[in-house]
Amino acid sequence: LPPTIDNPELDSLMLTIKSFLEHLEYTLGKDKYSASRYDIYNALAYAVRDRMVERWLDTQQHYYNSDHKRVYYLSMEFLMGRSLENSLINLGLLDEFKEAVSSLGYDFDELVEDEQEAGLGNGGLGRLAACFLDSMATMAIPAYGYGIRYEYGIFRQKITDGTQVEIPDNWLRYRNPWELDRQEHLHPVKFNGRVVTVHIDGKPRHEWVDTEDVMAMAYDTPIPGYGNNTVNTMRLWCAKSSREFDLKFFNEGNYIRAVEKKMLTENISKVLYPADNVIEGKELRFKQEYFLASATVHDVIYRFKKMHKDLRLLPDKVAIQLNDTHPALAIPELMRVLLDLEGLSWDDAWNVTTRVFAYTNHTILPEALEQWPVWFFEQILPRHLMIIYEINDRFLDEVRRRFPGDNGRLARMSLVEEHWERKIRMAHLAIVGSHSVNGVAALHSEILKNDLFRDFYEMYPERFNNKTNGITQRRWLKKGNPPLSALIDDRIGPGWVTDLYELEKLRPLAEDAEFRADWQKVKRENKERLAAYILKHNCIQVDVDSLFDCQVKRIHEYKRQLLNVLHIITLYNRLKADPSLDIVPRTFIFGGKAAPAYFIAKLVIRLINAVGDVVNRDPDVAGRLKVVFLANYSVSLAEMIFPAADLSEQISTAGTEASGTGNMKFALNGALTIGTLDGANIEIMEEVGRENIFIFGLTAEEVTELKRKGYNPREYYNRNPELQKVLDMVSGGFFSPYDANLFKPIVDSLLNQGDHYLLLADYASYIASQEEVSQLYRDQDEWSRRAILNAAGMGKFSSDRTIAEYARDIWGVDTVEISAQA
Ligand code: DL6
Repeated sequence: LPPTIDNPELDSLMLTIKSFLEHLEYTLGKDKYSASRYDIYNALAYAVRDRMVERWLDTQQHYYNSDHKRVYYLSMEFLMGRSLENSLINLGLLDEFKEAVSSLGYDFDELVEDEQEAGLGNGGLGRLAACFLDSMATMAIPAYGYGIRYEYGIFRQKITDGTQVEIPDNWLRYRNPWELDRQEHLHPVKFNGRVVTVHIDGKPRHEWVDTEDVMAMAYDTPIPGYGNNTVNTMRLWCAKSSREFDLKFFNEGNYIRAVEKKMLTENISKVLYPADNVIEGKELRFKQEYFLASATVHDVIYRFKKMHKDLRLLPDKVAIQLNDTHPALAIPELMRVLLDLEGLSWDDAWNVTTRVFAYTNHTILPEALEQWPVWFFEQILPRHLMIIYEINDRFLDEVRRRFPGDNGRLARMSLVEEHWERKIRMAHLAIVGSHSVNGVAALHSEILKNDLFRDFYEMYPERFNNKTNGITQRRWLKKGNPPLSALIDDRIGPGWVTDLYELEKLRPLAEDAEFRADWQKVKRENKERLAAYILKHNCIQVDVDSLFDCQVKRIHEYKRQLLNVLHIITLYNRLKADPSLDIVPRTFIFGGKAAPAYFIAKLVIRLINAVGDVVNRDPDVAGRLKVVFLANYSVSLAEMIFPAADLSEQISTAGTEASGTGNMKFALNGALTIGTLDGANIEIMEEVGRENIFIFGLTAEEVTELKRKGYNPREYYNRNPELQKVLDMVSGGFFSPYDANLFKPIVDSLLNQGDHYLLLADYASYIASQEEVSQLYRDQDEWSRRAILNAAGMGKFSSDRTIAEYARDIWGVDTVEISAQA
């Protein structure tokens, strides 16, 4: 190292280099000759983490001393993506670290790619949790994310012969430099056993005994705010077998059986369930949910008790947000702790519990609404079942008082589903046990009030509210799209990074030809980057002047990737019928994972690839149509796709997508949207102007009405020869010459099984809207004018705004500025 000079910037750079080299040598035991690329990445990550630790300790110490109310965000999923660059951006150290790395002879961009993604989530719900952590830290809100440290995150998707193949995501294999294990933060989580009644001071108390305990061990990850000194914590629980457990089984003499048992216990945090918007009623999942709920409740109470004695004051210091019903077992768990361990009366315990908890609903799809069989509770959580029954008895008494004689209502609202197999309705438990219930976009919240939870809304109207989702602009613009960020900084300054409404200042620039030209240059640069990726990974050469038409999200029937495919085939047929047809060249880009057991969704992936095989090889359409399926859609891949997109496909059946957040990421990066009046699309339209978005299809009300009247998809098929031809080709084996019946089930689902998501009803309107898209794309200047206006209208969709609303309306927490270290 050169001698230090009296220059703070250079001193800091030297410190960074020194820290990196020390980690390489002392933490990892390597030198420049023996270090692998992962060692280099890890040394760098440790050097970054070091720069967070002081602020982290200060933040936590300050929270402790000042005793502010804190927020606990409980989520079974945190889809964090990579941390290195994001942390550096938030800490304001990106340039310094880039310089340090290059002065050591390494390529920063390559090192960044060596980070294993933290893919502990499926899609929207998990990514929202990650955006919220970033916003809470940036807005200096004393908050913690609580989740599970799955050893295997969301599977990696490979496409082999057009088919999705799932590969386990062993993301911890090369260590995770961002986390710190907290051996001292261990909570026993009980399972099974039985309940006995004991008497304490003459009063009866329930005790849960003969349980099999699993230890929850904490792993903490720092979450730095942007441009402040706050560093919050994400605490993830890992399952370890307890010592008592080990001893008991090892002492029984069967060594191998004991090891097997130990492994079974530790399975609880082994793997993330890979289904999005659908529940898998597996016992292991039920145990995972309780594991998170219990460990967290104990941690929260432990922290509270360090400063306070009277648990009735808990709601003054604690707000717990339930990210969907997945962690809702925390409600009976808190009740159990307050009643059985702390000796509170039922009324006091219930008062505390309902004031602490708030519940966010993320879906109205019936297959995603959790209901757990009563027998799971009987076997695994017997005390919780007693508590839930008591909650239900008291609740139904209240319903009877409010709506005398309305037995139908009682059955509908009960926490227990009595038909067929008896089940506990977790959404009902979450509503009854919380003071706030929110949807994630205006339409979705209305549907909750007027439809899904109507009875509850009539009973507790004051509990229901809307919190339209948002995304963090730090990751989704500043990090993901450096050229556009630089252009925006240059013209309106960097204020948008912490106040996205600043983008309004782009509005007048939409009329400035020079700015539009610069905007187009940036888009082209981003398209070139994606085109290079496509060439490398898919061996498909795409034309960067073609319209990049993108649909990236989980593959699900309600999201209607299939409708997009029907459009591609329509264009293909038109070109085949008239090869001289003048169409706007398009590159259709898809990405997304299907749940491994979701047959139709996986078949749709095969269809996309099969259509691509035909279209991409056909010389008649060369230069005009290309179809690309990008394997393993993930946060990192998303960061490359959004900036390169021209068109954002948000085409779910109206009334099915709770919000969507990809829609926001695309528009923020200057794509125009083609979409239905669904989820947050409606609010995007309101913000960017009806004239700057392509809206098509039935409204949610029209969907309901059509279904009520009796929807007959065949009518649409019979009436529309173009549609007929497309469907006949799919079912007749045109895209699967070696297996003519391969795609029949897809067409069957439309024509013979009711077309549940009304693709055929929306087809004509979608095709017409796509024609408008093409027309506009011919006028590049006007297209970019509208794209700029879209970005300019994105202020509302920052997760900072969403979090500010949660903090004000639900949590009642203040911001807590952490001052810089002396
Ligand atoms: O709220 C985040 C995200 C929404 O944007 C999506 O519209 C919605 O589909 C998704 N919901 C889920 C539900 N999973 N469960 N349960 O992922 O939430």
